[in-house]
Amino acid sequence: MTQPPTLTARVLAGEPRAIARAISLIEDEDPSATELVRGIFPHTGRAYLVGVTGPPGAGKSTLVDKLTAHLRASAATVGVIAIDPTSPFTGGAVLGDRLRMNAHASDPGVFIRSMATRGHLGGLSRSTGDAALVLDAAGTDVIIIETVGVGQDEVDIIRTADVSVVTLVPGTGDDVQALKAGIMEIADIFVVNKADREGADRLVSAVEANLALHRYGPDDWRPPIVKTVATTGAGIAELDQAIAAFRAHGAPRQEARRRSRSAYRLRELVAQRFMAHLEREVLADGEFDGIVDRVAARELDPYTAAHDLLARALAPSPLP
Ligand SMILES: Nc1nc2c(ncn2[C@@H]2O[C@H](COP(=O)(O)OP(=O)(O)OP(=O)(O)O)[C@@H](O)[C@H]2O)c(=O)[nH]1
Ligand SMILES: [Mg+2]
Repeated sequence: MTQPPTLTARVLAGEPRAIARAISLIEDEDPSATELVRGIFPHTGRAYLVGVTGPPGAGKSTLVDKLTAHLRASAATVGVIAIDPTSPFTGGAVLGDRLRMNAHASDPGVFIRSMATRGHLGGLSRSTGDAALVLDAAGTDVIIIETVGVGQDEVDIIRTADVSVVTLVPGTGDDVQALKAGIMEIADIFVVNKADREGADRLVSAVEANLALHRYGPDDWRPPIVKTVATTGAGIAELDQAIAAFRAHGAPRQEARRRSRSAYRLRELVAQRFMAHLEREVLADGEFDGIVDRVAARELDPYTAAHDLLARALAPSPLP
């Protein structure tokens, strides 16, 4: 199953249909996607990855849409990957995102793609990362990844971005939830969106108070708080400036962050490959589930189980 060589070349040439096709292969976990990523990888590393997360309905898509328009005004090419946490069959969020993003439909400098989480248990951060590589290889300057900050997958995705923007909204209680969920630690920039609503300043103060608990050295980046009204575009220029400031400030640290992204992805891949090898080549059908049952029933401890599995996976395969 080798990829027709033209797809890689067409992605590198920035052809939108080839980009879309490549991301579909990645999303479907098609075996040819591996070959594709291999081919484009040497041509990546130039794009700047902006992660945008926050509670459902915080206005992330509206914000991303306005930020995209703002970036386009300075001629940067923009790629948007929106992670849809809902089933594609209920589809509301995807449809909503598509409608909102239609403003850019005729702009060849903008590429927008929704990815569903269905069928990607634990693998979503990998497929999102690979989709970002495709856009990067295609010459996209800025890649924005929108996720709903609900689970570990989303946190993993945001953690791998070059800059993480955490969006909060006043008066929903979600703000408190988001702070609790550990999102606080990963934020490089806070956005208080829907600043036209009651309670925006109170939320800014709450985030300030939280930041005040941390000790920042003179060279440390202290996450700024940007107030926005995404529907009108108010505050978008300030958000863009905050991202540029982080980018300039973080330059020496950028490599370290990218290195930890590489380490994370490599570990993920090895773990996933190892499990796939175990399940396909070593264990009989359903055997893994049987072992899980025994651990759950306390007949077997997980350390012994893992040790045995490792030993079996590493044992030379019996001759055919
Ligand atoms: N009043 C007000 N409404 C806003 C603002 N920003 C977004 N909205 C509205 O909030 C609703 C949700 O906006 P989205 O951009 O879809 O929010 P989201 O965070 O992408 O939503 P999900 O992706 O479903 O989690 C829409 O009706 C927007 O018009 C704002 O600054 N002020
Ligand atoms: Mg959205």
